[in-house]
Amino acid sequence: MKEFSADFVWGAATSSYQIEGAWLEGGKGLSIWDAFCHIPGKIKNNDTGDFACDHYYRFGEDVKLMADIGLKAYRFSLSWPRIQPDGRGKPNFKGLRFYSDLIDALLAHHITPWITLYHWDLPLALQMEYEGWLNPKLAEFFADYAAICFEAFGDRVKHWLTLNEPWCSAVLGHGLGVHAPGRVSRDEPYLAGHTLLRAHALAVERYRTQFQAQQKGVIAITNNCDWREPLTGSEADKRAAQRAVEFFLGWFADPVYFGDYPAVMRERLGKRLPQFNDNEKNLLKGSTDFFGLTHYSTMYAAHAPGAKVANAVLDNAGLSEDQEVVLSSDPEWKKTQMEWNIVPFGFRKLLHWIDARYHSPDIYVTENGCALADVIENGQVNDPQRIAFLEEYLNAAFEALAGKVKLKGYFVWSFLDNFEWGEGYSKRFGLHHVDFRSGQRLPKASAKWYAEVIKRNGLLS
Ligand code: GBH
Repeated sequence: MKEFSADFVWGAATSSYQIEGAWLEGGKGLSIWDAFCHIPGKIKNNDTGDFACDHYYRFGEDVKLMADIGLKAYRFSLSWPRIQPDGRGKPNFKGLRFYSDLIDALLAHHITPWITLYHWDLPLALQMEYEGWLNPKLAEFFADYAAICFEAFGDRVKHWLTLNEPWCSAVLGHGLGVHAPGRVSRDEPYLAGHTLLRAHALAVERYRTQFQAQQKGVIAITNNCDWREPLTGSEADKRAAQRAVEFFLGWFADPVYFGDYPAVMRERLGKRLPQFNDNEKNLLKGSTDFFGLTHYSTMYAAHAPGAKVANAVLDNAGLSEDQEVVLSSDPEWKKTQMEWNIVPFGFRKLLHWIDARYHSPDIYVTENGCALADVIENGQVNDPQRIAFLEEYLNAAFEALAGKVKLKGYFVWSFLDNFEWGEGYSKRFGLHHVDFRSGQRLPKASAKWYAEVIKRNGLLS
């Protein structure tokens, strides 16, 4: 028996656009994802989040399913345009009421709400009128929006995440163009990333100066990082792997711990990387109460002098040419339906890397999980590969704990099958199966397995 600490947070996660649907209901404004999905050809099968899991109308049922598996915490995001239809100005009462009711339902079932303020569904008006995250002004709009949320929900919500994976907003949204707003550029990722970091810092400042003393909650950013393992034992490859992680996670975590970007990014990008002024550095430094991490996979990294942008494939964390790193897979590694490698040791190594670089912060894994081609057979969904995946990754986490890494919680992605961005509904990540026609939910075998893990507070082996 591998037992976790008594207060270990066992959770599951979702996000607003991926589950809510009700895209035109309750006074909600449009988001960049509403617009992006309605452009033919952007999303697999031209799927959209218009209806998604219909969670807006079924949240009561969903909270009961959470209670059924004994979930301790539920991480979800707020749709900014549901709360501020144009991204600024007076809040939409119906939007606030929806989230308020959801929070009350969770608390009534003793499930702790963890709120992400921004999981990619930027109000479309801010994109059209201000060019979205490319405009420095967005940071202030975001802080105003955050303050509305602290004010409305902070009496009951004590765990806040500002941004979900700003790397994705920057690289997938502004570099590769596979996510909204669909921009393709070499420089925009660094510009958008800069505003996102400033937005995070301003929102945290608001919380700390106006709410935290009274509401007594915590606030953090959550960053995604996939591990980069040196392809060979050569010094050049070891340095390449280290560089790749600094360009990936260091890009967004160094500023919030140390007040500035990693030196290796400054050296390689020069003026293409914007500068923080002294005030911004001060606001950023120490602007996260814990380390939020989402983690999915691992690739090999090798030094590749003069790597060309043409090689900057989707799976590269950023732009190959800027890093002079190429990524590859081991043919031995098993893969998920996303084609992401299943490499539990990468998770363990990443946790140690974070522990060493950021001086042993409390770490919460806000997402980890896998997509599989789940089907209903005889009224059941048997997903032994998901159980194996979660078990192996939790084992890696347990090893890190034994190595004194301060891992405090773990959230499975996802509580239920949902709209998987560019992949539409073709990829299922849930502990619960969703029939997207009828909206019907069905706990998979993995949900029952997770309930046991939570109940015994650990793993059998
Ligand atoms: C998360 O992003 C999102 O927060 C969530 O909304 C989404 O549904 C979920 O994951 C599943 O996609 O081959 O090593 O380069 C995931 C961010 C970035 C994770 C790219 C996998 C590629 C792995 N992803 N990364 S690698």
